[in-house]
This record gives sequence, structure tokens and C-alpha cells, in this order.
Amino acid sequence: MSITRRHLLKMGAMAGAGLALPLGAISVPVGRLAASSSVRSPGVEPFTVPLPVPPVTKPAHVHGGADYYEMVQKAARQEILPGLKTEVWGYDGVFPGPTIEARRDRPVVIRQWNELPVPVSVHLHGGKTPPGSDGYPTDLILPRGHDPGAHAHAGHGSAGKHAHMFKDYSYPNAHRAATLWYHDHRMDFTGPQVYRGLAGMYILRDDVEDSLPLPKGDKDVPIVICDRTFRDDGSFYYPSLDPTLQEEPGVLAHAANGMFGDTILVNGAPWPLLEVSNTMHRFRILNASNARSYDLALDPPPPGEKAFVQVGSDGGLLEAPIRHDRIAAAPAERFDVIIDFSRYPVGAEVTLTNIGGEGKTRDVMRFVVARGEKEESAVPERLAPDLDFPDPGNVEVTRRFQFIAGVFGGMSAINQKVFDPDRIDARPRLGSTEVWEIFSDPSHPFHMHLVHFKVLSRDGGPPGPYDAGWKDTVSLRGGTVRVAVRFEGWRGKYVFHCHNLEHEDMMMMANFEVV
Ligand SMILES: [Cu+2]
Repeated sequence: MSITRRHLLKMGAMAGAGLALPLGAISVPVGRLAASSSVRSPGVEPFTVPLPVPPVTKPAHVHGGADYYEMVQKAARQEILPGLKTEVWGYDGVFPGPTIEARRDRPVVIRQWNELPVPVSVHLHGGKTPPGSDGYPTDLILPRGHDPGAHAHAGHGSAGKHAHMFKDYSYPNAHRAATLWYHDHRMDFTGPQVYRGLAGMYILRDDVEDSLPLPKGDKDVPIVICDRTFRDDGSFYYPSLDPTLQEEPGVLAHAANGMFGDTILVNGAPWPLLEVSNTMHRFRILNASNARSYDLALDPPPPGEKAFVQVGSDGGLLEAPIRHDRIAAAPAERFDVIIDFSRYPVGAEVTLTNIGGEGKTRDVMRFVVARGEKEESAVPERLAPDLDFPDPGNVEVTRRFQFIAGVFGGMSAINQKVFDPDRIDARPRLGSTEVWEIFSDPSHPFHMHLVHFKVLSRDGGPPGPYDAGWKDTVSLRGGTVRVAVRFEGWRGKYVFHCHNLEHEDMMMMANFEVV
């Protein structure tokens, strides 16, 4: 019998009623996982592996002004740690998945084939997507040979009825240029399935962005940061109770805080190295980690100036650039930043560090300023036209949600309720603007599907330094964050949830239905 979180929920309820709970590891304090886990990744010499850039995939065909892709989700063996092979579950068998390059108002249709041994669902994170293509957690593509009647997990509801081995996802791309990403969203199993490799970049471009003199071509670099732990044979280590995913029964310590790996990967390579010229480069930073937040800085910092010039957020270009010494990125957040390497001498080594990390996770990657080159890029002080933020004076409804972890013997809840695909927690009207006030304990990365939002305030004060622009994910940082949301696009059911993927799998998710 597979043990799902629903069984655990029942056990948690029993524990609350005074019965013995055999899973003492469920609610443990921060740091317990490292102490209780003997698994340490094989050592890697940092800053020796060149930074890979995920391949850009090409449409299988082009028809009626739309691009049609075919993608196969499958297992493959990939060299991540030098000299070892890791079985990944990848889109087209690669980790991170191939990058999709899309244009504003040019639709993309992706036929996703499932050749993995488990059900999958694909979500385009940050996409304004019709409900049937949004990757609802129970809208599954079943594996080959899977009999939905015989093997459907309890609670997966009507998943089997319309499920196939492939599904066509339609993305209208009616949205300004932005750095999006796609990843697995299967209910209860998003954490382990993303961990095994099911995530990739989706870069949406438009004429506004093209007209700016920002760094382009090979100076416009996706930076997908995540952390993993490996066994000695190179395989991914993810403690899980589900036998189809992995072994290690009883090790659920990660559930309280999420899975933290001891090896930092950028674009799938450990602590890589990138040679650059002494010019500006644009980095589209995505925190694709399950649970880890990063506090990024440059070591050494550039003399006399801020390290990073932020030009974009989750939802695309900012109106004007923002200069930062550090970039704090919670899971699923994106930061488009410019680093100007002309501030360093040729030959300099500049490390992208993670100030908040412990041990080896304090390093992320290294740049080597390898050559001099003429500067051809610039960062204009005006980036994008009026971003047309929602008007907080025109709000129809204010809703309040509490994100609290560690309830019900380890489950995570929104307003004291765990996820139920059949329960609607908010019914915003299509075209309306609402204010959502979210309280968190401790910090959680809050993510809404379908919509982007504007952060209005933090704990009654102004938004934080990393809240600028249109956002689809915001780090709640253990306080109260108010956001303004305009519900546009489609009627239908979507989720909002914590993007700590273990919290999400432990049911910190809810539905809104645009009516
Ligand atoms: Cu959370």
C-alpha cells in the first residue's frame, strides 16, 4: 500500500485525539533533517564545471501563427556530478528541461507525453493560462499502461476520467515579456517530481523588450538555481514515504521545513563557472529549489557600486531599474538582473554567494572576467511603459488568508484548512480587483496561478526591496503582506499555494474560482 499524506493526515488526527503516532519525525524543529540524515553528497571541487545553458527547443511544426511543440517526459541518465551518472526525470529527458522561447500574442501549444512511471501535470508558472491548460494538480497525464480505475489514489477524484498518456497544453502568451518557468504540479508529489528534474525555463519576449539596449544573445543568460543531495552512486536523494518514488520509510523530517540539499546546482551543474567579458550581462535568476531561499551577493562586491541592477521581476520588466547589494529570492521567484563586469579587472574571479547558506551552500557559482570587450549594452533609466497596476481604491473584496505550517501533526494549512480539490475558498469576479491580505507563520512563498499581483504593504509598512513590479510569488517572511490582484483572463478554477514544494505537498494549497 502506498502511504499518501492523506494517511498521515488521518494519523495526525488520531494523534490529536491522544492515540499513538508512530511518525515522530513529522513535526521536527529546523535543522533536524541535517542532523538525522547521514546522506552527504559526493564532494565536488567548486567552480570547475562550466555553466551549461539549457537547450532551446524548436517547434515540431508551425501552423496558423502558433508554435506546436512535442515534449516527452522520461527518465534519462545525466552527468551532473563529474564522473557520476544521475537518473533524472526530465522534459525530453534533460534537467533542467529545454527552454521554450515564446513571443507575446503568439500562441504555443505543447503536447506533453508521459513516459515516466508516475502521473504528471504541467504548470506554466507565471503564465496567464486557460484553466484546462493550467496544470491543475489532479488534471493528470497518466503513465503508459496505467489503468485509472485500478490505481487511482484516494482523493484524486475524477483524475482518471479524462486522463491520457499525453495532453496538449495551450498557452496564449497574451502577456508582456517575462521570465516564466514550467514544472510538474501533481497533487501530493510536486516536491519529489520537481526534485527529480521536472522543471524548465519559458522565456516570453516582446517588441518593448527587444527595443531596449539591454544585454542580448549569449549575454542574456538563464540562471536556474536549485539544491540537491546525491548518494555516493550519483543518484538523487529525496526522503519520501511513497515506494514508487523512493524508500527511506519513516524519514519525513523534511516535511516540516522542506527538502534542503547540500549541493547547489545552476542550470543543472554543481557550483559552475562562467567566463565573461568585462561587459554587462543579463541574468534571469530563477530560484527553482523546493524549499531553499537564497540571499545572493557578489564576492568581492564591485567597488563603490551596488552589485546588481534589477530590471525585471516575476511579471516582466520594471518601470525603472532598481539597484541592490543583494537579491533575496524565495522558491519560484524570478529576478532579472544586470551585472556589469567592467567594474572588475580582467582576470578577476567573482563569486555569486548565498549569504544565508550554511557550509558549501554559501557558494552558488563563479564568474571569471576572462577578456576585455567593447560595451554594446546599456540600462536605460526608463524600462517599460506604465505597468498599469491595479487601483487599490477600486477594490471589490478584501480577503484574508493565514498560511501556517506544522498544524495537524505536520500538515500545512491555509485558514486552518488543508487542500481539498473540491472546496472553493474564494470566488473573485472576472474583471474585478481584490486585496488579499496574507499572514504567515513562519515564512512561506505565496503563489497564485492565473494572475499577477502588486505588493501593497508589509506589516503595515511599505513593500520590501524585492517586491517591485508585477509578482506571482512573494516571500511572506513571517508577517502580513497585502497584495492587489486584478482577476483577468478566464473564468474557472485555479489554485493558490505555498511554493515551498513540501508544504504544498503537505496540503498548503487552496482553490479560487473566477466567476
Ligand atoms: Cu510554506
